[in-house]
Amino acid sequence: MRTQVAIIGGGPSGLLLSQLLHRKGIDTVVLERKTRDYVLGRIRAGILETGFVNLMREAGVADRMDKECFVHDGTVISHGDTQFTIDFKDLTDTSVVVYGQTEVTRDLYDAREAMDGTVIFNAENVQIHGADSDTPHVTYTTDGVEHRIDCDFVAGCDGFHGVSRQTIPLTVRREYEKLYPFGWLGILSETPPVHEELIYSCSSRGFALCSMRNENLSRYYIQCSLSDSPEDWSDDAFWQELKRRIPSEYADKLVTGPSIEKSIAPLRSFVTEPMRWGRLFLCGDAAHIVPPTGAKGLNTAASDIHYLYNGLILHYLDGDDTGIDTYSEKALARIWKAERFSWWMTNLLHRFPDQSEFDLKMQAADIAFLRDNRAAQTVLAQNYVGLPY
Ligand code: RFL
Ligand code: PHB
Repeated sequence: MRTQVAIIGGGPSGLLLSQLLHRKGIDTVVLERKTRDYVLGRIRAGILETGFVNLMREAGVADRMDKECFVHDGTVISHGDTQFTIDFKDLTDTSVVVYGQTEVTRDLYDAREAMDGTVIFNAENVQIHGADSDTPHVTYTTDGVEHRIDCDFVAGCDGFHGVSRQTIPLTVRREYEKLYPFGWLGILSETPPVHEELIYSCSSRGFALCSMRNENLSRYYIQCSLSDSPEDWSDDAFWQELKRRIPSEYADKLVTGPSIEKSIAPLRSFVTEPMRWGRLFLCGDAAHIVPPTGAKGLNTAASDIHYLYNGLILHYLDGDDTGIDTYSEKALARIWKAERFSWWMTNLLHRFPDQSEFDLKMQAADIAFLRDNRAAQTVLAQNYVGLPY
């Protein structure tokens, strides 16, 4: 088989790139290790920046999102009994939207199907060959049979545990990583959200986040120990702990119910440089991870796709390689800022096992400064709604 761009990974990054290129007449094949249902079963991001929304519109897959998403003009931050709102709209004239990653991925799969896009599921043992040559190819196995795809370029959109990043030799690749000494335990429940905006709560028992998907679907997280597993937490224990970590005004009116999903995610900051090696380009979680505190993971994936898509159009439609030649540099410049923001939000709002009394005073002062200072709020708001592409 031959295609112009072989895309490894059928998560949101790979599908969005495939859909955008298809609309410009550029042929792609997407190789996904799992099934469609498996990919759609992963409950992840909920907050989309305007840049992401615009890219979905450009890809022609925003109709349902535009109808069903919820616009959020601000967010609540709480610390013990103090709480205040960061008003994105007032501070930046921009908002974010709540529309789950599951829905984004579903819309992208539906569009790929409607356009007869090639997505190969259950692709095992995917390997990238000759990425540093002019004639790369990809091999994979389905049902025990090996297949080969010849291509012009390979987009590595296969997430943190994929093969694409590993294809770049260690003599070229440099990785930067920070692991945090806790995870997030998240649940999804068919209950009305406790508040119309998200609540990021820093409490003496640890961090908590109240988020949502729609008026009867709530997403809540609590900071947990890395040694915990979801089975250690009954629904009742989760709700009790959440109530202890959010201001009493919300705890008193929290509607609880059975969880329909419960999982733990460890928190990590990670960046690979460079994001291009020859004809291989890394995008999204394959190249970088942020702790979820700033809601930046999927949004940084989208900015990578924006840069790569524009670079590839320039290459195919105008014979100009400047876009692909500057891809890594441009993508990384934005990513490091999102890494900084996510790291800062994580430090601001979590309890660390080794925090001294002094550290706690610094954290409280940081939050008080944010509460009282419009410039500090503007910095948070600008980063949260998304830095320009
Ligand atoms: P994905 O979603 O991991 O998709 C990669 C796909 O590649 C497949 N794959 C392979 N396919 C073929 N061959 C191989 N060898 C392969 N290896 C892997 C996988 O099966 C998969 O289908 O990466 P992508 O597309 O780059 O998307 C990234 C986002 O999923 C991620 O950044 C976000 O979910 C992060 N994130 C959030 N991001 C936001 O922007 N806003 C949020 O509010 C937000 N909340 C979150 C989050 C992530 C979380 N967790 C669980 C990590 C909340 C949580 C709890
Ligand atoms: C979510 O709704 O899953 C969510 C929202 C905001 C975050 C992280 C996750 O910062």
